[in-house]
Amino acid sequence: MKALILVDIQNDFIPGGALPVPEGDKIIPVVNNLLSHFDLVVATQDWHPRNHGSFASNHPGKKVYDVIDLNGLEQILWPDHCVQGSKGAEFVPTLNTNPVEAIFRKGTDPAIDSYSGFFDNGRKKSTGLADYLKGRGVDEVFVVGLAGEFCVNYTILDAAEQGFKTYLIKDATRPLNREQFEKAMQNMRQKGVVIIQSGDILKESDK
Ligand code: VGL
Ligand code: ZN
Repeated sequence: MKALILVDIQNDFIPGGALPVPEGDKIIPVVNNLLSHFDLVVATQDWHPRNHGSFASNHPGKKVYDVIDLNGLEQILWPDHCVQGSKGAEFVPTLNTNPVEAIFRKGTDPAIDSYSGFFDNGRKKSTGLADYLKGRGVDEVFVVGLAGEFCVNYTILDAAEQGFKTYLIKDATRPLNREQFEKAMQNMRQKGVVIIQSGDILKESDK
């Protein structure tokens, strides 16, 4: 069973949003074309309360991209983004969410950030995603979405660690920073993650 995980394809992560990923919108048609090629599609949604500890605005004297200690963990401070119930937190309207069977929200605890769709950054709390996938008989996980070196990267590393055969579909993601993303991909490969292009999937099923 093959599952496709859509990571944080939300308005705030595309150009015009609060934390825009360069060319983030370019992945939408690619993702839409992939959807029908999987047994199961799930999505993650960054879903922060207004008082979230990852927002620079909640730390007087600090600015965006400063790094602080947040309850014992290193935390990059972000612009306010993906606030629960806001337009920015909604999925990009041109994304076809009809095939999405379940949505896993993360980053809801103001005290801790959550890049991975599986666990918070302190690995204290699970979202239930691994159990859900296992319960559905999934053994292969394909990951797409935003941002490449943050939520996509950490979701992939946790998927691999949870025992799923894990793939990154490279043209269906974009990073905030290209160099950091290259490093993240090297690390993924070392952990057995396979990096492919959407064309590899589309061709295979056309046979
Ligand atoms: C993300 C920074 C903060 C992401 C989420 O989806 O990659 N990045 N929150
Ligand atoms: Zn966030």
